[in-house]
Amino acid sequence: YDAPTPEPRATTVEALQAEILENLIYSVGKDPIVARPHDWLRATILAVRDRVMDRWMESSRETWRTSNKRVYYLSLEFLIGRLMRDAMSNVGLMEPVAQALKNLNVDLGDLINLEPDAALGNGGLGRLAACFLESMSSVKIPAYGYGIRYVHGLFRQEMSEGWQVELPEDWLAHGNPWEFERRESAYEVGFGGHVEPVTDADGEVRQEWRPNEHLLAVAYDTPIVGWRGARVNTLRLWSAQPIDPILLDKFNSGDHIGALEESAKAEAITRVLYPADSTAAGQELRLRQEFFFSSASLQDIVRRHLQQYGDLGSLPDKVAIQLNDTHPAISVAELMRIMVDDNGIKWEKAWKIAKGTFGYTNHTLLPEALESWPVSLMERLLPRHMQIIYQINADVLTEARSKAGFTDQQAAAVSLIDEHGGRRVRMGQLAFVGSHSINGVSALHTELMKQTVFADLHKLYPERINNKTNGITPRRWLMQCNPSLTRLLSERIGPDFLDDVDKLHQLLPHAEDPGFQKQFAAVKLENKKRLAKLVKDRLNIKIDPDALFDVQIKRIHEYKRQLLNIIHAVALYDEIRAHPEREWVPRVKIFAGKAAPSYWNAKLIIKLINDVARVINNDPAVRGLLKVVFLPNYNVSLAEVIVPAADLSEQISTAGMEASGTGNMKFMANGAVTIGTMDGANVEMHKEVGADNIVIFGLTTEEVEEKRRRSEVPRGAIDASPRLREALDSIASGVFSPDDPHRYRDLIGGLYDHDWFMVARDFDAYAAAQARVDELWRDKKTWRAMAIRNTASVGFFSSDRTIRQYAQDIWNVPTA
Ligand code: DL6
Repeated sequence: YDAPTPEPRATTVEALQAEILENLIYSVGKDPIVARPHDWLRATILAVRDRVMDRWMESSRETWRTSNKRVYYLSLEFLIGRLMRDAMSNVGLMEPVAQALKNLNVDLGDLINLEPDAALGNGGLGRLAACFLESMSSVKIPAYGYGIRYVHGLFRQEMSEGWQVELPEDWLAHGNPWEFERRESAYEVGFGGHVEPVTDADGEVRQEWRPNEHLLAVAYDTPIVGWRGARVNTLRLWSAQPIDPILLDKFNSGDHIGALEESAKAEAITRVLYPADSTAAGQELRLRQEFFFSSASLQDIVRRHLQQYGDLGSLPDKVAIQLNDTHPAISVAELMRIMVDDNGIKWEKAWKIAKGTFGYTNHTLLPEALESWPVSLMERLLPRHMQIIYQINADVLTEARSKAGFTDQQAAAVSLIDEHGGRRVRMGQLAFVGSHSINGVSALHTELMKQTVFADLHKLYPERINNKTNGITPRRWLMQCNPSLTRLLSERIGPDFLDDVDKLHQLLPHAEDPGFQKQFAAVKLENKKRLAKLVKDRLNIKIDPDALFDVQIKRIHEYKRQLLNIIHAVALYDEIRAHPEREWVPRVKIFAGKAAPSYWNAKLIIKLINDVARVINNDPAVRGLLKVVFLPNYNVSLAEVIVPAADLSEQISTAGMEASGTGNMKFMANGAVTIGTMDGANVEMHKEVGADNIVIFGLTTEEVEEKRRRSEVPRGAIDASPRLREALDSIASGVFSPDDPHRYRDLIGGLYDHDWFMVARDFDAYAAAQARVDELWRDKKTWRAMAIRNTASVGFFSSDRTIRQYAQDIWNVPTA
């Protein structure tokens, strides 16, 4: 490991300036006189990347040299967003690069905004994976992210008369200067075919899978640099390619399109991200994606391990594989196949190795999002894996009966095969039994896992379930997205919090200091003005930066209850008109988020928000006291502008349904006050920040459960609340949709019929909580102290803390 390396690149302004120019001419091939912004962006990224490369080589060599255990994070989604600012900031290059570009008459801010947002994920799960990658580098864990290099990430959302329209996203249109294609790291992945018993030289019979479809998984590597360049890890994304790019015999016989069919079929696997979030995505292509990236990743992991250690017995000591939800759960069967069939390891030993190596994180309890695949599909696509799953299942059921005395009913609950209405393989069960650790993502969620989806498996393996409350990286979600606040905090408590966010606690004694409050509020106002400008530019809606910015940005889902929020807007609208004499707190309700394309009610809720916005924003009787804004095409970069500008953070999911939430933590870091239910990580936020600094309302998980169990009718709640009834009537009768008065009849009808998400039954509590928010907001001193205490208390929600806990409790690796 002592091969020669060049001197690390200089980081002076002069050196950077010269290199950016060189890159522009020699790598991009453009004369500065005619260079376009995208050319400058590429030239700049290449210069920044070089500074990251120096550390990348060093990190990789160190891992080989020290034989430290490696962590592999397998995730079908990585919602990484833009990388340039992240990398520059983490290696301390923001200022010299800005100056170098300025000398070249280029504005760094413009370039930053030009970088495409890598949206290889849907929402929380994918964004968490991105935060984890950055934190693993920051706390110096040798780690790899493995995923898919989708050509098209999450769809672009546009509005057509208030309806969501999905358009293809094209993040690779200008190439991707961050990635390195590794043709040498290509693996064959098979599908279909049959299984054949073969007899070894020593007379042992083993099974051999003979797929009848083959394609290549080609690696693309992106460096992920940690805070202060602590370490650089690799995000390895797989691209599917055909083994033969064209079938020449078909082409030569005149079938020019048919000659490309195989190639198109292979490439289809990694072409598009499935746009489903906490909703079912049960398509054959999805299973192909899951197996494709699992198989390629495992082949890569096994190759690397064998190269360094020679045999797979030491896998659990040297390798930890974390399964991000069940999407990579087929890895359990694939690793067993590789060990037993390809490497001749005995079943029992292989099973021990697999369990010692895998950990599984569950991110949802929603039944519709718990993956299961028809047995017939698995048999057709992955015949050997299906055999392995049956064998694992037989072992688990035997253990359940003999060791734990399970009844038939209990055995059916832990079975990997769901026998209800068509046999299906339950991927959650597979991931659970194949892992030594199963974790939830907030304390409440973990408890509910034990009581619900995995209740029987928990009885069988009571030591396996543990909690790892989610976190966010404070670099992107405080320092980079809110530099003014970061500067202010540094001035007040010194810069130590940059390396240890727990130190933000030192702000607590300053929470009531009028001078500090004023500065804190001035930073917030500056961020609100920036957002107001964005709203004006994009939507031509004028919003007042002095109004309370009340923000709900996240995927649109009924359990997240954007409907509750917009019904509240309607009720407020009615009241403002009924009582113009009252002193209303000016409010802007800001929404953003995408709906899964096949999720009708979610799309209808977007339309409703836009319909309500049009009416309220244009009604002179409102006198601008209430505005409603829906910002299209929510993504990481948009969040980076909205979050620092928020006063109020809406975290209002039906209790028991949001596994954790991570947006809640981002707002907290940036000094927004939360209005929320006792759900997901809100529960822990409530504990960290204290009851006086968060506005909690609504039914608890137990109360929700009880109402559902009793099938309580919601009509009582509606009849008891004239404000709610009036708001619902006006929506259902077409006040906001005169062009189609029945548009919302069924949506509102659902609240009368079953109200599964407790919108009606939580409405009064929500409205009262909002009134309390108004009261607190009017008292500027109190509000500002609350806001400061939120920032001060965010330390626990750093993903560095989360990752350290994974490292200690699950992966058994040291951290810095
Ligand atoms: O753990 C990350 C994130 C949580 O914060 C959200 O509460 C949860 O909804 C989300 N889960 C998913 C599940 N999708 N699937 N499968 O995105 O995970």
